Amino acid sequence: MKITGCELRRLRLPLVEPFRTSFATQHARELLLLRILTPDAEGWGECVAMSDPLYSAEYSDGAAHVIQHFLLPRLAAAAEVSAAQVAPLLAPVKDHRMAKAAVEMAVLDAELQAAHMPFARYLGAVNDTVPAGVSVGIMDSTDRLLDTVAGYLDAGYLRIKLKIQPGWDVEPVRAVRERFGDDLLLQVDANTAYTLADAPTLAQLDPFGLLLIEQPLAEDDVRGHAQLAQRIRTPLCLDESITSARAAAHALAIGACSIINIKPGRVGGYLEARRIHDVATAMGAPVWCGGMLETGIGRAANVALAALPGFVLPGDTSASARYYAQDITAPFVLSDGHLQVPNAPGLGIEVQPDALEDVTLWRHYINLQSLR
Ligand code: OSB
Ligand code: MG
Repeated sequence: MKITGCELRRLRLPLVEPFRTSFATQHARELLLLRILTPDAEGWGECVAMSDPLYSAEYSDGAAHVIQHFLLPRLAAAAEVSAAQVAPLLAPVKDHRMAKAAVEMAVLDAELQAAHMPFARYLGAVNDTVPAGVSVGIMDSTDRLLDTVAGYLDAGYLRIKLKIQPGWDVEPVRAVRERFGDDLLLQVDANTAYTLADAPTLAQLDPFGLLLIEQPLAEDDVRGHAQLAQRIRTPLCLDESITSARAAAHALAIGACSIINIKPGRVGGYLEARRIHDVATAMGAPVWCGGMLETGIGRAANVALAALPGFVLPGDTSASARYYAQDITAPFVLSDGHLQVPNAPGLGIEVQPDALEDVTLWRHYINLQSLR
């Protein structure tokens, strides 16, 4: 495929309610979108970086800069580009995995549309629907938390994930377990807020039968997670630390985790994400699909990925209404606790122009010929 142009667009979508984690409180989702133009088809890519570098080092405006000045020129220099060639072409640029993932995603969308191939089929998906979990932010009170969880369970969510941090961990977990019973699929996510010295506190979560604890320690403390795993009974799951298939194989091999949260943006794209699925599945480790408060574009791709056979746990692939009153595509809706996997060519979504304009902060068109 010959890429002729690329439109970068910064969006700001208000969230239906603030989302508080151990690293930030978000009132709106700010993100970067990419639209790639080719003679045969257009492709959409969503960059999952947030406005501030608080979850990882990447941030939206930095991603826009690296895409324009370092990634697109490398694609422009190649006469023809297939989606599988994007990562090798961009490999000389270190890190910036979320930016690279967005570019690869847009090329995938265009290529698969031109080939009339749905993304899920291309990846090797085996399911038409995927079970939905929901990630519940830190709240001001336990009562508010219980009301919020009750609302999500009424809506049909099949698994609850509670965001935790020191001071908001054992008591909210106890309260949710007592109120909703032992059958509730329940897990927690610390977003790196603890240290190994907190092992006694984290061990206090053991009696509550959690599916997993996600990323309690620092991103680069893989060995610390292996040590923590020896001191607690709840299975460990890594998010931030898993930056590649190699990192996944290493973490599983040394016992730093027994479950992996796969987020394509964090690992440089959907093709690397599929390799992580393959490696984890070969090593007997369950995986699930994480989320980064995606619009319908990123959600469509995540849901396709989550339809692969190794995704045996419900993901953070919630319905659009959990995040946005107005999405930029037709909303993903829950049906019996599941989301439908798109089956139209490419990502299988249509971006709604008016909804897109309403949330656009700026846009910038880049002619790839001019980068040669
Ligand atoms: O750690 O999984 C995380 C959102 C933004 C950044 C990091 C994380 C999250 C979530 C929400 O937990 C997942 C979602 O619903 O998209
Ligand atoms: Mg996480």
